[in-house]
Amino acid sequence: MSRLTVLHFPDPRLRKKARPVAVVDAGTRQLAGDMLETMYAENGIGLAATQVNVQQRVVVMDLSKERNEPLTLVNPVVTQKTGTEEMEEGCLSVPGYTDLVRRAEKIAYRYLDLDGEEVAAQADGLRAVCIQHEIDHLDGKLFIDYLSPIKKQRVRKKIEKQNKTRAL
Ligand code: K1U
Ligand code: ZN
Repeated sequence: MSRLTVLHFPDPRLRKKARPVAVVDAGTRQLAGDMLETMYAENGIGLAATQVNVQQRVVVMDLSKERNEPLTLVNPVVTQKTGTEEMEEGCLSVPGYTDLVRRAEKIAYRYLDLDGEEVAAQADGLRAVCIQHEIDHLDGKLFIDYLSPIKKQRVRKKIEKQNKTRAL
């Protein structure tokens, strides 16, 4: 497994729309392993392939306290949304910034696992929020797109300053 580079806002590659995976194969499993290593190294609870500049519909997650319940979702889709709730979100592509975002409270969703088997499940709480956040990444959308233009401009300035400092 290898650690991959996570793209940071406002990198335009974060805006690309990912393509569905046609066949789940060894390449998909390699990508998922690399993404999990990257997510754990960056202390995230989720990561979408778009964030590591791969335009395939692959998401990894681990919401367990012990960080020992890795999950890979290939071609994930939300099939039903119920209610709304606001939750504090962060993003490995927008480091050092969190804010409240309103999303569906409960979801039903489908995906392929790493054996290519279709799985249908339901989620609420942080799991539901994380799945919606990661599918947004696959569609080129970031959680800060839900904020007011003024807030988004402030975030852009903050991250650009951080990016400049990192480049020194
Ligand atoms: O997609 C990503 O960039 C990963 C992101 C997932 C996520 C966290 C919180 C809400 C929605 C989606 C992160 O892992 S950010 C880091 C983190 O663990 C976290 C940050 C703020 C609140 C809760 C968790
Ligand atoms: Zn994110």
